[in-house]
Amino acid sequence: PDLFQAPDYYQLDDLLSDEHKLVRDAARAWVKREVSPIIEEYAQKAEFPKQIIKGLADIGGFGPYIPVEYGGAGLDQISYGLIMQEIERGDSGVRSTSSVQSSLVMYPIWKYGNEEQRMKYLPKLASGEFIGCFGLTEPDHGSNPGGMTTNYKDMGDHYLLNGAKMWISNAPFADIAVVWAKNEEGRIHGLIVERGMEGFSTPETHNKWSLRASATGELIFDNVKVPKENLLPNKSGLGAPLGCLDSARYGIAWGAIGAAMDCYDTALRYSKERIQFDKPIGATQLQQKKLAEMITEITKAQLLTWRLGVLRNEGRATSAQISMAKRNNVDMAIHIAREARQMLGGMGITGEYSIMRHMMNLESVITYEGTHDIHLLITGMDVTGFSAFK
Ligand code: TGC
Ligand code: FAD
Repeated sequence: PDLFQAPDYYQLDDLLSDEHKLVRDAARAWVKREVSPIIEEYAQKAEFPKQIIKGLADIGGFGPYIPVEYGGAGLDQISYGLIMQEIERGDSGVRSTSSVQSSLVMYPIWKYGNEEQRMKYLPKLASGEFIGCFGLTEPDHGSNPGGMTTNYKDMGDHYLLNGAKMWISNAPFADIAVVWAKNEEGRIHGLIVERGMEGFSTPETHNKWSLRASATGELIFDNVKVPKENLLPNKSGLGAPLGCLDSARYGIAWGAIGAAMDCYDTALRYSKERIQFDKPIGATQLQQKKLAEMITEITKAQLLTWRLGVLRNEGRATSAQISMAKRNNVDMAIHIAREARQMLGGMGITGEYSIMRHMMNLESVITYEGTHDIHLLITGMDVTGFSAFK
């Protein structure tokens, strides 16, 4: 009864199993209890609240769909999506930590690693004992990761890694990093780099106006000796990191709905309570237009992600379908955040309400994991057969 209000305009709950609802409600209750009360303070002081790591693990936020034999929650793609939705209702930065750990660190170790690597890392990542990060983006290669210059040489008994990654979520405190680098033939491989390896440093990126409750940093490799057993053996090429992005982008498509729901709920409630010109602002046509459009867009996004989740459960979702959902839903959420912020007038710019924090967070979400424009070009490529990138 004291859970968040959740818009369900088209009775989508009917499409969910009992397990889906249980998983979602557990995540929702935890976010309300452990995240919402503290997150504004951590965002203001630009710090990740490390005390929530254990709880994130308990709700299945680390490896929701990773098999239980490796410590994961063994859930399906809809449950995974619902967990992301609930976490991002709290804060996109907290969802980032969960996305990175699950889809960008655990997923490649599970899919591209060998059994020793899976057993060594996955249970500790699932429990939150280890936190991981994912190094793909470089200072000179963001949207075009295929141009990366980070590289490693085979030195016989180890690899020698050099280069730098930028904008890496969780980097400042991560225990391990899944790093994408080119070998001497220019082929991209994933390597597990551990904190403490000589020549490896992770300086924090400061002065962000967005995703302030998430720690972002660089990964610097200065002649780092990486043991040969730390190379992920089972996939190489740009398709390997992009395969991880498919899973993370799917989660973001759900997550953005959570942020949008929180903005909508807040604005709806405020519109009923705030009196101007002797009536609630919610009784004016202009504010009703905003609310009606918000709930319409949220409902469309819910249907899109639900269907995408079904396709993913069946192994039929394409990367281009995932791009469409990530792009649509994040854009939907950022528009709702901007409109909702206006509906609160001056109160909307304060930390008394979550809206401005969501709005600023979503500026990162619309940029990372492929920008809004890059996803549009992926759709363009899919429907025409011509790549605008070449
Ligand atoms: P292109 O020639 O199209 O493809 C190269 C190879 O990759 C394959 N491929 C995919 N495989 C799996 N999943 C996908 N989504 C894939 N997309 C492409 C493709 O089939 C090909 O394979 P092969 O075997 O033929 O070689 O590559 P391109 O260089 O033209 O680039 C395509 C483009 C622009 C779409 C791609 O580079 C891209 O997606 N760029 C955006 C970069 C990006 O999203 N970076 C994200 C960094 S991580 C991050 O932001 C984490 S934020 C975390 C958080 O806090 O939540
Ligand atoms: P650029 O690629 O330089 O793009 C600049 C602009 O040009 C964009 O608007 C883009 O859409 C546009 N553009 C680029 N190419 C084209 C084109 N061909 N046609 C038309 N327009 C184009 N990366 C990681 O690897 N791991 C992480 O954990 C991670 N976390 C992040 C956390 C935060 C808070 C942020 C902000 C970023 C994070 N990133 C991470 C990096 C993120 O993925 C990149 O910022 C993103 O891919 C864009 O790259 P860029 O910033 O270099 O922008």
